[in-house]
Amino acid sequence: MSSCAKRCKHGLVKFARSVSRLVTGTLIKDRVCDDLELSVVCHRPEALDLLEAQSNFNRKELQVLYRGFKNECPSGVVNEETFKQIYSQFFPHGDASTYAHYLFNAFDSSQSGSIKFEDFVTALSILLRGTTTEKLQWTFNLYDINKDGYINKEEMTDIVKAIYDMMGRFTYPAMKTDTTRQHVDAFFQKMDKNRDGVVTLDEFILSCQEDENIMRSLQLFENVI
Ligand SMILES: [Ca+2]
Ligand SMILES: [Ca+2]
Repeated sequence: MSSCAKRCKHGLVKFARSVSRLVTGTLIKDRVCDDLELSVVCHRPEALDLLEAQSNFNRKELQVLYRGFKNECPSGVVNEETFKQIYSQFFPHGDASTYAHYLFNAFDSSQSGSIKFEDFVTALSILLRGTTTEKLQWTFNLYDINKDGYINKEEMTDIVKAIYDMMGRFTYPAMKTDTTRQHVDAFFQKMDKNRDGVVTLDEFILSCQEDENIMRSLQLFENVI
């Protein structure tokens, strides 16, 4: 599991870094911007109040994030195609579309078919500022493709394959079915504590907390912004 989870996390960290760059770039711009631009989100003060209460970001951070989000996505929502295009830029040697599809569904927590600013902030708040349990819950939800509360072997196989596709044939030149199966078996060996063939959220959290590598990679998020 750990190498698979690490690769998933690396993808997310890369994505978060790009967000960080986005935020930093916008922050630098702030110094030369006038007050009008600084208050770009003020037309939705109630929404901002709510987000401030529900997320781990303060008002100023939310304004900066919103401006970055609107810069990248002027329509205010990200559909799956756009999300795939943005995410694929970080994996030029591979095909990130399948993994981006799973990631999109994890960001789109209401399963509305698009990521709104609120969805974006909720996910970032968890990934960057959430508790360990919140981060693990989010990751579990990403792996639980059909969202039934269990990770089964088919889902883990699909995730591992998607990660290999994303990393590209240059990184993993001879990835065979056997290797995928080995990763999936290792994941279940470690995570499926009661050996019933599925991994529950409790099993996932317990197993991850026992694994120093996973814990370290979760902390990485906190250093991104
Ligand atoms: Ca499932
Ligand atoms: Ca189990």
